[in-house]
Amino acid sequence: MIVQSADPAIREKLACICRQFRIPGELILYRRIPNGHINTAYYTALYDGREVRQYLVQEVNWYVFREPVSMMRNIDLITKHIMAKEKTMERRRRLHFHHTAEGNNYLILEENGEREFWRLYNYIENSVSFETADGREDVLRVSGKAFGKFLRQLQDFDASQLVESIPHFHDTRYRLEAFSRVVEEDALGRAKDAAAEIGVILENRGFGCSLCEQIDRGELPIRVTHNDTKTNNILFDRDTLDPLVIIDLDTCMPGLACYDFGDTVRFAACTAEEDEPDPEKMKLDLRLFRAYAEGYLGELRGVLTPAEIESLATGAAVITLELASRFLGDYLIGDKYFRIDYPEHNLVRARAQLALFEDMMRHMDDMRRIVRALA
Ligand code: GN1
Ligand code: MG
Repeated sequence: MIVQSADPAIREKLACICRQFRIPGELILYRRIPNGHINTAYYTALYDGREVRQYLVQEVNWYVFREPVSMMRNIDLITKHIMAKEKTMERRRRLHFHHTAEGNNYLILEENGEREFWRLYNYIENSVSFETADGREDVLRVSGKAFGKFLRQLQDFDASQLVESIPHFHDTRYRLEAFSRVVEEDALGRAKDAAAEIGVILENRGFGCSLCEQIDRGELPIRVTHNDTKTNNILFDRDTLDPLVIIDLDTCMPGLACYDFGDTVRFAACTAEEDEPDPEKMKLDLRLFRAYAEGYLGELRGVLTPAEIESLATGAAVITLELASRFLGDYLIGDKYFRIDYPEHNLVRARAQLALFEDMMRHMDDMRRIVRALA
């Protein structure tokens, strides 16, 4: 058997992790999966002399997820709840985390005095995910259906069972306050590179807090939401585009429907990638927006309240502003949270998100009109 041996230490570690999760056979292939800014994932294949079995092995970022054991418990409860509704045994439609001999769906490794948190789950064959929708309305429509259905399936899930895996995750008011503090401290002297961008974020603080104010007034219901609804968190059947499974359940927590709706719009109903270096190229695409809204609202008739429906377009702009503040805040403190590929990456991401935010604000009425016509 040929083993890909770019880094023997990683190979050895992955083989050891597979053994601890009681996967039979020998590791014959692995490769790093590049998507995601937080956790680190590997595709692995093992062969036991009869069968090749494929898995995803993932290291959870302990800096970002402070309580990964509770987070794995959340995921277990949520996947069980969804499976009970799906009534399908098809392996390609379920996220199945394997257990160690101790019965844990995670493994803690000690490496040079540092603790690492690993998990292992089934690889979904013949599936595809989208880093951008590439102008494809069908991808957006199906994504809307998938995330709409996800929200519907979790309607009767008891949220009090969940631990907040990242406190204040989409608490935009808290995020913007944290951002202001980071700007004031300017620990690395980087704020001067981003004076205009900082200005835009701070000027829009009032708008950014508007959904939090609606929560305070009791106008928007808190539901169990996904909170990271990028199109690369859905695995689609490669041939039929059927959405097989929603992945990355790490941030499933109580939240607002409009943040879930808005985050897909931010990521995929636009004209460029999240880190497009030329902000001029980053615009909202109303045709894709409509396709997404069609899919999403179609799954949620009779579920969303009138105030929630009105909040969907606002959610798109607020989550985009929030993420711009998170990217820029991370740039100002020295890139501790989001993985970067080059030194200014977080600044570039923030600029692209702000360009999109400003375009969304220009088209707010159009977005609202489209949603109202479909609801
Ligand atoms: C992070 O790791 P990934 O790519 O799934 C982040 C999201 C951001 C997203 C931006 C736990 O998600 O909140 O919207 O990057 N996840 C966490 O691409 O912070
Ligand atoms: Mg993700």
